[in-house]
Amino acid sequence: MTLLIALGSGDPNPWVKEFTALLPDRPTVKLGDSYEPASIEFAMTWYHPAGSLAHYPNLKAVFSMGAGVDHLFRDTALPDVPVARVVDPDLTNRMSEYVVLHALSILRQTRRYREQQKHLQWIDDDWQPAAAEVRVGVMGLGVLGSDAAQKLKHIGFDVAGWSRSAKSIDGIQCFAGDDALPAFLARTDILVVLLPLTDATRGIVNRPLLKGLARDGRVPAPSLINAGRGNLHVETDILECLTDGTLHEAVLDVFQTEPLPEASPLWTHPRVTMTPHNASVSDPLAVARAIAAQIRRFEKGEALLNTVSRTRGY
Ligand code: NDP
Ligand code: OXD
Repeated sequence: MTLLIALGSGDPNPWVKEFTALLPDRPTVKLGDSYEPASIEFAMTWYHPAGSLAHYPNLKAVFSMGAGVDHLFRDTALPDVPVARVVDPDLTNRMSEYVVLHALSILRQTRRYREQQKHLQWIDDDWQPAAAEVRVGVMGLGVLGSDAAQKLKHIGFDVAGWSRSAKSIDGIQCFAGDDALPAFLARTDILVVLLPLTDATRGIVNRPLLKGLARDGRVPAPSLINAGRGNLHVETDILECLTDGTLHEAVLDVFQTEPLPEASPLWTHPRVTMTPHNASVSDPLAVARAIAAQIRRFEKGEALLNTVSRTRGY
């Protein structure tokens, strides 16, 4: 009944300590320790080295340390056991804070006024649409996207969302499936990306998609906020779209390569706001408690919560 901590980077020792306290009757070990492979029944991972979970004959379940599971499914030798992810109200709230903050910042032109202040410029023109006149489109109406969409609506934005399957959320115009994507984009002034990274979504935020955003809005041009995954977007396309006016601003928390290489022009682009993949950081104690509770559930014969589909990739 041993839990294995399998991290690709970072210090696993605080996690070992935390789980030892939460599950005192079960040993917790980390990759590289000496243990009997047959003793490993559960693994908690974050970007574990590919193949490193392949040799545990009694592995019963794998837990992602975060909400995303793309880091797990890139391992082609991942054992065929249930995979569960983190769903945590604190994580959801933090993501919605990020999305609302940056949508408001785009609406209220924070970037422009910061520049004006830097140059001691008092330019008070009358271009100030109300939130209700600005259409936000949220790609991904899952745990994070649906919460963000509702909070944006509460602020007053005109909000729509897009997902794979049909949804009904009070006050939010819901679009579903590939066929509905053009109509969703055509009514979007601020695009928020909260999709998981899967075979179907990799590179989806590219130049043709950005070209499909609304051209008739109360904003100079549409803007992008991506807090999902970096490989959902194509950075060269975003840069091109910022240059030719297809996009007004881009707010990026996630990048195709992380940390973002120093040579990337995104670092210094005047209309890019970037954060280091921390739009929503899970509280480690909350994550450990949730996974410990999942293990206890599993051992009582109860179904795991927040499992993902290997076929869909999320
Ligand atoms: P969920 O699994 O709850 O939601 C995913 C949403 O995306 C669902 O609405 C789903 O549709 C939709 N979707 C998936 N594939 C497609 C597709 N091909 N076409 C249209 N819609 C699709 O995930 P969460 O909301 O919990 O998290 C989303 C992502 O956010 C995570 O996977 C992770 O990558 C990222 N994240 C980033 C963090 C950060 O700090 N930057 C922190 C935490 C998460 P349907 O509802 O029909 O299934
Ligand atoms: C996650 C993340 O998926 O932090 O939880 O990106």
